[in-house]
Parts: sequence; C-alpha cells; structure tokens
Amino acid sequence: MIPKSHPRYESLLLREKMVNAAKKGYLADSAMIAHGRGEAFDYLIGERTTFPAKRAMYVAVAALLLSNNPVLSVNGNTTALVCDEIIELAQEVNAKIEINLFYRTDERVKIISQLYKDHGYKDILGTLDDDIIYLNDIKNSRATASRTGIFSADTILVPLEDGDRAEILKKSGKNIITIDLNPLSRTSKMSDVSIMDNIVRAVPFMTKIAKDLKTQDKAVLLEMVHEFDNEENLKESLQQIRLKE
Ligand code: PTJ
Repeated sequence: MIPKSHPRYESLLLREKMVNAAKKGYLADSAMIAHGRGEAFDYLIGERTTFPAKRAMYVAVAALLLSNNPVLSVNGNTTALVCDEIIELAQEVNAKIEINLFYRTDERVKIISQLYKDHGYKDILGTLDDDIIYLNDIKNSRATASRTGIFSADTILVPLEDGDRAEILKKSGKNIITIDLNPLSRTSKMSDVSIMDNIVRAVPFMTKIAKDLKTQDKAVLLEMVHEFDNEENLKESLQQIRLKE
C-alpha cells in the first residue's frame, strides 16, 4: 500500500499497475525497461502535459474523427496503464481496438483479449480467432494486422512503441499517430502526429477533446490537420526537456 502523502505517489501507482500486470502474465519481459525509459523522459518534462503535446492531441483527435476506419493499437504496456481509458477513447472517436504485440505469444494475446472483454469491450481485434494478415515488410511479431482493423484502417494510434512499424504503415498510406514520451524515438520521428506525453495523461485528455471536437464542422477539423507540422512540433517538444533546475 503506497501512502498518498508519498512525494512520488502517482509515479509509484503506475509502477504498481505494471507490477500487477506482470503478475497476471501479459507484459513483455522487457516492459519494465520501456516503462523506466518513459519515466525518465516524463521526469525531464516535469511530469506535466506540455503545450506542444496538447496541440498534437487536438490534431490527433481531429484526424481520428475524420477517419473512416480508425484503429487504436494496444500492446502490453498500454493495456496495463490505460485499459479503461483506451476503451472510452475508442467509443468517443468511434475507433476499433486491436492487440498488436512486439513479443507476441498466444498466451499474452489470450490474457489481453480477455481483459478488454472483462472491462466491457467485446469487439477486440487481433485475437487468436481473428482474420489476421501478416504485413510483409514488418519482420517481427508486430506484422499482425486484423483484416477489418489495422489492415484496412486509414488512421492508427500506435502508442508506446519504438521501431519500424510506424514508417512501414505510413508508407502504405495510413495516417499514424503516436503517444511516446521520447521525442527522439523512431516512431515519434516517423509518425504524422507525435504526442510527447505520458499515456496516462494523454488518453483521458484526448477523450475530453473528442467530446468537444465532435460538435465542430468537418472543415475546421480538416484545417487543424492540414496546418499541423509534426517536425516543428517535435522540435518544440524537445525544447520542453529541462536539463537544469
Ligand atoms: O507488449 P509488447 O510485446 O508489444 O511490448 C511492449 C514494449 C513497450 C516492451 C515494446 O513495444 C518496446 O520494447 O517498446 P520500446 O522500444 O521500449 O518503446 C517504448 C516507448 O514508449 C519508449 O520510447 C518510451 O519512452 C515510451 N514510453 C514508455 N512508457 C510510456 C511511454 N510513453 C508514454 N507514456 C508512457 N507511460
């Protein structure tokens, strides 16, 4: 039991979520390392949502709302930290949720799909009985793409991953959004919209934005997307990293 008075209470709660997920058997062995990297970057931005991150979130939500078949891709870490919040966001922007794992095993897929079902989301994609296509250019387990999900999606949220998938999905004409505390990651650099924020702050904030943007004209959303410059926004994000008191 972590006392609320502990100065690192919020951060310790997240660690506890990760530990519990590991005990349930659905985290990758290296998930804690990835989480620790995230913690370090979060510390350096003052564990707050920065202005460039907010701007990116507005654009990301606009893009999701404009899409015909948006998909939120979830892995072990994302599920451990924001399972309920991802379900809420999916409902708000009318997106599908698909399991996509770098360290894919049948056992992990089974536990994660059951978890989403237990949390009230029945239509989870990327499961063992789904119609899965393996994307040729991705030479690891992240190649899985559900026929009705990632394979045919026009916009995909790929949070908490670093690798070649964003680039390959983008080359196939899809619009890619990431949430990644590391603005230097390959995925952040290759995505169309990169949100440098902790996923635990970003996803609920995006749901709030969606409630607001849903009432806007399509033309307004299109303008937001067209005006956004991810490279410029990432530069601004990098400037938020404080190396001095
Ligand atoms: O569940 P699997 O098998 O798909 O594996 C998941 C991990 C995360 C282990 C796998 O995708 C991996 O190894 O990822 P990387 O290459 O370590 O990239 C994870 C990225 O997420 C890093 O750039 C971290 O900075 C970032 N990150 C970690 N925790 C958070 C985060 N970004 C936002 N919020 C976080 N809480």
